[in-house]
Amino acid sequence: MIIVGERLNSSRRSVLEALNCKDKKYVIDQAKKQENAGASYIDLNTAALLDKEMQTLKWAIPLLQKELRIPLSIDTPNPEAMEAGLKIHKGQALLNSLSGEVNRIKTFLPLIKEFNPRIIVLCLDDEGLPETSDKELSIARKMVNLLEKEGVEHKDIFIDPLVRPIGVDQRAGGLFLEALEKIKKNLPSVNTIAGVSNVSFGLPRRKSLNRAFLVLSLQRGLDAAILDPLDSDILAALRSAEALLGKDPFLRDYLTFIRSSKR
Ligand code: THG
Repeated sequence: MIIVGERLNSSRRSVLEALNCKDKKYVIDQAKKQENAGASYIDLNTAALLDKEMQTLKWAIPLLQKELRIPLSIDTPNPEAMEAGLKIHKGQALLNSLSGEVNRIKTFLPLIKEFNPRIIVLCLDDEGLPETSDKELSIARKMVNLLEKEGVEHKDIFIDPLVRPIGVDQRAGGLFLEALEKIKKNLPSVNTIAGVSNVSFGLPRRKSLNRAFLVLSLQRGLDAAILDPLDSDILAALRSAEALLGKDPFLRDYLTFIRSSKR
């Protein structure tokens, strides 16, 4: 499982404040802790900074890359900010995110050709949020074909069947798992990814829901997850489920996790 550390998200007040006042120590500390906990990417979401997004990415990306061995997931819908971020990022970034929306395709495709990032594709288009797993699969198919024509390799594509809060719609969890399974079956050579914590918005004991949801998703073939790797409960669930599903050769990750959590 590829872990994308979610903590540097500007929707969190402490992060928004740190980014606004350019608190180097806080930003670096949050990123390094996630790297040490097993993240393969650090998601950097700047959406709440509005007109200061571009400036913030230009500040934060070199700052973080000086301290980290892992690349960043640049999480913004703003094409100018994305361009500035990709330009300054060293090595292959993760672009978070493309979707089936015509305007998003038009503005992001040239960036993909120029900078060759790995790409998250949200299963969403101009008709809005898909109501069925077949619709999500059809968006995924269309986007994989389109990216393939642009020369993007399947291993660089991450399909994100949207995770919606079950507090809003109780069918959301089931719909996601069904879409995930269909996408994995029909497009086995591309990766799947999900923002696990979305499922629990607004509910008590969010961590219990996130943990159970991650395990269910792993069973259906989720390849990558945007989550909080500092949440030791969710990490324990992840390492246990991987071990049980035969996805952890020699139980290396499981045993490493147990050893490091004892310290
Ligand atoms: N898909 C993709 N990208 C995404 C998402 C997705 N990026 C953003 C989001 N969804 C994933 N990241 C988060 C980050 C934080 C939270 C949820 C998802 C979250 N945080 C707590 C809160 O805001 O209440 C913070 C609690 C705390 O302060 O520690 O819920 O789906 N491609």
